[in-house]
This record gives sequence, structure tokens and C-alpha cells, in this order.
Amino acid sequence: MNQSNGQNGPLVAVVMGSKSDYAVMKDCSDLLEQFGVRHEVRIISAHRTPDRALAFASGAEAQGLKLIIAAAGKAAHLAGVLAAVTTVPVLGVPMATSDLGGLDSLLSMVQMPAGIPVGTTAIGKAGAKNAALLAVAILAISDPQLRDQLKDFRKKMQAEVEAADAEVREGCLS
Ligand code: RP5
Repeated sequence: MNQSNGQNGPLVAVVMGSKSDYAVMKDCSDLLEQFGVRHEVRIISAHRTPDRALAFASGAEAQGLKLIIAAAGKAAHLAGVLAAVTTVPVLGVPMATSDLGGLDSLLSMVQMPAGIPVGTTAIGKAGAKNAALLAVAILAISDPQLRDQLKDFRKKMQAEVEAADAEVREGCLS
């Protein structure tokens, strides 16, 4: 795969605010793995480990990262904090929350004031998976092999829906 930036380090960082986010964000990491995208997974909190958060994001470009995926719940604001100190694009994944269903997380990411964007995905597992797929699509801009993999992934999804349609029409959907 032509992902190389001349190094063997990760191209994508999947950062989450707490180990409680891991069960959801594992889907993101698994998809990146499936596409062969070099990535690292980190637990860094904007409010519990603010110095580490700023140091990580400040060094992201020098580290060779092309994208950061940041997941957090409630108003923790991890994605915005990371985006504030790097020009490496940040995709935010809002975590579902017990009190407000993740609307708090969503708004803290999607409603960034003008100037520092956070590309925000859906709440929870769908967002975790879509963040990985968006990362693949962005990296695929300069990686034809990765683009082909993404096209194959979509063809497979299409085939699965068509197979389910055939089953339901034949009355044998289990
Ligand atoms: C955020 O607060 C994390 O991203 C997590 O989603 C939420 C709750 O964290 P825990 O109290 O479960 O560690 O920082």
C-alpha cells in the first residue's frame, strides 16, 4: 500500500478520552486494521490529562500523523482541544452518554466556532466506523490501492443488502 510518508509510523491516531470509550472505538481501530492503515490507539483526556493532550496534538505533524480521530463523551471537548493546537485534520466521534444520549458529546464537537473545525461523525458505533472509513477515503486521495479497497468494501456492502433483499422476497429471511 502506498501510504508511506517515508516512515513506518502511524498515519492515523485514534484517541479517546477514557478507557470507557474503548468498547465503541475498537470498531474504528478494527476497520483501520482491516484496510491496513497504520494507526495507533491512545487514551488521552482533555480534562484529566490536559498537558498530555496538548503535547500529543502539538507533536502530531512532526510525528507524521495525517489524521487524528478523537472520541469523547459529554462536554469533554477532546476533539476541539486537539484541533486547536494542530493543523492535522481532526475527526470527532461523539460517545453516547447516559444522561443526554450523546447529544452533549455531539454538540460539543459539531458546534465548533469558526476557525477550528472538527469533522464530526454520528454518535457511537456508527460514528466510530464512519470515522475510520472517512480516514480511509481521505488517505485514498493519494493512495490508489486504498481507493480500490474502499470500492471493494462498498461492493461487499451492496451485495449483502441485495442478498438480504432476495431472502426477504423469497420469505426465507432468518
Ligand atoms: C470523557 O468522559 C470520555 O471520553 C468519556 O466518554 C466520558 C466519561 O468518562 P469516564 O468517566 O467513563 O472515564 O472524558
